Amino acid sequence: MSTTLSTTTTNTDFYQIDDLLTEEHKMVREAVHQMMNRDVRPIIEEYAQRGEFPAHLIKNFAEIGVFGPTLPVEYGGGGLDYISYGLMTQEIERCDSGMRSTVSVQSSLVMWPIYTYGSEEQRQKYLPLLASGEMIGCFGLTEPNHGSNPSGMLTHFEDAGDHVILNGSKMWITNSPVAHVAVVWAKNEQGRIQGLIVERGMEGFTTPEIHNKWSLRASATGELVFDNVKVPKANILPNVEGLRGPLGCLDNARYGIAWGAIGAAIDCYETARQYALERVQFGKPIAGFQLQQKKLSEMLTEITKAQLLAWRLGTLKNEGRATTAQISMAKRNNVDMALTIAREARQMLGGMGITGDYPIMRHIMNLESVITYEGTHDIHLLILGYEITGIQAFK
Ligand code: TGC
Ligand code: FAD
Repeated sequence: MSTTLSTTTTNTDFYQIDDLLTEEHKMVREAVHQMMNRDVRPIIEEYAQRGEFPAHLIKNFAEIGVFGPTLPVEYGGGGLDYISYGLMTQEIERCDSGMRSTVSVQSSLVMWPIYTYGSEEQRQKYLPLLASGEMIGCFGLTEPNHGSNPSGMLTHFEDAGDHVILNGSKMWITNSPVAHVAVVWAKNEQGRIQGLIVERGMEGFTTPEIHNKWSLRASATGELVFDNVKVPKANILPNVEGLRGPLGCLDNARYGIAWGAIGAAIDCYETARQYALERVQFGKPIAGFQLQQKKLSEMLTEITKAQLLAWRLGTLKNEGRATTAQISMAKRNNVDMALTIAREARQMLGGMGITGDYPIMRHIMNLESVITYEGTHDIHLLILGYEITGIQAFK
């Protein structure tokens, strides 16, 4: 693999943050960048317009090792650090947030909990298949009436000898219509939350797709419905109980989003910059007008600040020191930054900005989901408010 960085990977590196990366980080980033440009960028707009998930790409993602990159090699993982994981999500979301969603869910919300909370048998049974893309997973926490407040969940299970009986439903579940397995969070008879691995084909388990989304159109989203589903006790994750189980997974996925959003912002900035240099109005390129230069200057400033935040968070994460509140700050700031840049960039393209000839409108629509899932913009502010004051304002 070549370590030579393509110009497009680096031209938003205004503060030479590349100097803080290792050769391995740069190789990982370049491999993902090349694959996305070769296999995904040419087709993603059409899939999004059709509202179709490009399932054939799963094998391409598996081949470059983006499923479970931080997990040990013995389980099919990549044995990489969290900066590498962040750079991967950045390059994937640079193309499309929906593609990054697929990878976040598989890596952080399915493989990570099976590795961290699962038994050795569960690790060996599921992780290699998830790493190779032979199995797709999804993560069921949100319910129709419990989104920001998952502790109120109604999905529950009862003991029935060597198995449990699971009832309830989950809503807004990324990958659910295409998943082979679901990591589902449900209450036991004592009302404590536990994780269960539910497999497609178990009687009473269905995954209806949610249609008519204007956002993440190339990502499959659906429900999980459990009607007296018999789940073997061997499928219960044995090593965690309580809301800290799912929230621990979210810390990892939110971290990946903090990096991913930078990718979407870079794509919008680069598209707008190029367009402004070429588009002539009043006898000169619009890039020559102060108002457009202000937009571009502010975009590059905000991208640079977000890069520094993500990089520092990555080093803390590598040392096991990143806190939930630090992750909330980065997810909240960087997604909001990307959405603001996407909206400004779209205006710079005038009427052309609303078409699928350019990626910006797709990024805007995608980012409306990204600012909502994995904890809304408001919830992350409240997590920070709690950290600052010691007083919970959620309830
Ligand atoms: P609270 O009382 O604060 O905490 C309950 C228990 O959890 C522990 N805890 C954590 N543990 C590990 N990691 C964290 N980040 C944790 N945060 C809290 C806490 O210590 C306590 O433990 P214990 O042992 O004492 O019971 O909980 P709360 O009910 O007050 O809720 C707090 C709040 C609102 C912050 C939390 O519920 C929250 O984060 N809500 C947002 C829900 C959310 O983010 N849902 C995301 C669903 S998944 C998704 O969107 C995937 S999209 C994927 C994609 O396509 O990319
Ligand atoms: P609500 O919780 O009803 O919030 C509505 C509004 O009220 C928001 O603005 C919120 O910020 C505000 N609000 C809520 N509580 C408070 C408060 N205490 N103080 C002030 N304001 C408050 N979930 C999964 O489990 N797995 C997935 O794979 C998954 N994928 C998703 C994919 C997509 C495309 C989308 C859109 C969502 C996905 N989700 C998934 C669900 C997502 O995590 C939830 O949508 C999110 O947590 C918000 O929940 P909600 O939609 O029920 O909104």
